[in-house]
Amino acid sequence: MAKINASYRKLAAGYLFPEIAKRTRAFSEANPDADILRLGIGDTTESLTPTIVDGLSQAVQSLGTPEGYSGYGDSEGIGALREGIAEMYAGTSIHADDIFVSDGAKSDSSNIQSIFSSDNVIAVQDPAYPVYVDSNVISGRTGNATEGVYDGLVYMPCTAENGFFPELPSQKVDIIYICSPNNPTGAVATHAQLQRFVDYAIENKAIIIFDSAYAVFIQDDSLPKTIYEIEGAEKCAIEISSFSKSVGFTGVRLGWTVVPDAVTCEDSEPGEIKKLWTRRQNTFFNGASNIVQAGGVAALNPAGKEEMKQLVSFYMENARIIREGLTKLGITAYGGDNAPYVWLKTPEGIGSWEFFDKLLEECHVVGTPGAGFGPAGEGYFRLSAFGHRANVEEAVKRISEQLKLG
Ligand code: PL4
Repeated sequence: MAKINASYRKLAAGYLFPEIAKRTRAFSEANPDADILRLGIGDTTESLTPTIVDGLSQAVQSLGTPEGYSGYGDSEGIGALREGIAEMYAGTSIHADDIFVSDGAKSDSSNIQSIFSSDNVIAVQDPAYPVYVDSNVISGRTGNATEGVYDGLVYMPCTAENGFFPELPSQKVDIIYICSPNNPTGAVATHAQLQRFVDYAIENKAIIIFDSAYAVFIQDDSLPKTIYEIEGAEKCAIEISSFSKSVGFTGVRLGWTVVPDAVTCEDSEPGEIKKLWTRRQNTFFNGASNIVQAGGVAALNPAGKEEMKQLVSFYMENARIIREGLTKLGITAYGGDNAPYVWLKTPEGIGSWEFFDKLLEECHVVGTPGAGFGPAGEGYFRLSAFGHRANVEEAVKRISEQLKLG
């Protein structure tokens, strides 16, 4: 008799982003004339840059020739791309051999837990990108949820009071998820903040899963762009990152994970965790598309990097427009200075799903309710800066003129 993985039944709600899409669709069907502006899901909107289009096109052309054709590649990724990504870690101990190319940070951030024991205690920032929690729920590392709070999961609240970066967990934990620049709060961890977690991880033989999907959006050069800028991080941290937001590959799909040789936990030798991840990827993954990887190589050449910089500046200007517009209205807003998300305190203590409905009904603007990212997200709301400029400006105008407050 076959049985299902009953841990799926523990999932407290539908996955956040389809839920937003579903509610938006329902509103749109009921209000067919409404011109809806979407600042909800963090999905890029600007077209691919010319250097990347060239890189992708050349790869396609080459595949059409006998000498340029290639089939299955190494699941770790092509050498040129691993080298190009490793250059982003210049000044740290990371080298190309530590880079595992993938089809995106989402799959890596959900798959990485599979190489660790099912009795590990998991700590997550609260609020957090939902994949960290859901993948561990599915893998049986939690109990049931009560009002969206899972038994056995350690929530590290990120609040206005602590600058949206958590204190160290008060109990011993084994796997710690940190995202910086943070989705959804837009906060960026400092060297000192990360150093405390790295020291904790080394002392407790814990592992940090560090999601740096938004690292290129950091404008303040004094802030760390990778956890490997932190002393000792190569002994306890695995970093996951992405081309999605930096060059608009949300649909193209390309990411990577860094697993240094030195990273160890309680019962592993140096090199073993890297071997496990290699084995996992070799078994379950046939590598990212060769065409897409060529696009990634192009993105990292000098012209590609310059275009990436311009794209990032464009979205960061959107973030500035959103945050400034909200602040002018008297709404308390965070983030948006080193991250493409603005995290606002819902006015008048409105619940975050209630604010979602209000914004949609009164302004025809879609955002993401903070409660969808965890219990500490209640009373907050996220607006994404990944929109066309005209839409972002129009959304801010509508919020200023049509949102009924007081
Ligand atoms: C909607 C912290 C967005 N359907 O594109 P990837 O897989 O390389 O990266 C996904 C990812 C990884 N890490 C963090 C992220 O914020 C994201 C993307 N998050 C959002 O609005 O929060 C898109 C979400 C997408 C999804 O479920 O990931």
